[in-house]
Amino acid sequence: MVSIKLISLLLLFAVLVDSSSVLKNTNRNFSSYWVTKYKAFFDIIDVDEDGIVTEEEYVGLTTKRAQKVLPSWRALAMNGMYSNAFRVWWSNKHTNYKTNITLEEFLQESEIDIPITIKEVPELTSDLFGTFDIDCDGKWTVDEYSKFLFVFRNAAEIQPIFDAIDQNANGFLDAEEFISAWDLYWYHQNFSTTDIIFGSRA
Ligand SMILES: [Ca+2]
Ligand SMILES: [Ca+2]
Ligand SMILES: [Ca+2]
Repeated sequence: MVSIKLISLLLLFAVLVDSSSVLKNTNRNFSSYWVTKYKAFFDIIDVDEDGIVTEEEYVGLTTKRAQKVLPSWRALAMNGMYSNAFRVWWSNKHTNYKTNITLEEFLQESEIDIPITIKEVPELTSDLFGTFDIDCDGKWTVDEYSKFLFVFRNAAEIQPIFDAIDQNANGFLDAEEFISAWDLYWYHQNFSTTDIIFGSRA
């Protein structure tokens, strides 16, 4: 059961990388607020704070943090997702397959057409949601979300962050709420109260 789920995840990514469809980032006039969101995420991944995100930081260290809070097969799924995400969004033909990426390169990357369809982004986000849905009931409790926040190096109090993402205030995060917050963070120029999705290190 577990291995079938993992294999299907890996197959999904194999399909994704070979896809010839393209995600068009239609709004190329990026706001300074948008840049602060991308920098905040870059800083989460740049663990040694040298201004460069390496493959080891993006994939290796993220996986190591996931291993601390997730069962091993889930951490392995996270590793698969992040190795593929690194190749789709960071280290691709536009950066000459560099494995050391500066913030400026990350921002430039985000202005070009990413080899992934608009439809695939929510699917991938949904898989990420599933990875942290420990009891497979289709929703995140505060405890499940706290594992996600740990992987993204959150240091702030968790409940207020949870409440900001829990748009219908029912005490659970469902996949739609997570996908919506993810989409607003990465693809919208303006402030959203859900932009706290990765927590805060301050
Ligand atoms: Ca670094
Ligand atoms: Ca759950
Ligand atoms: Ca909810």
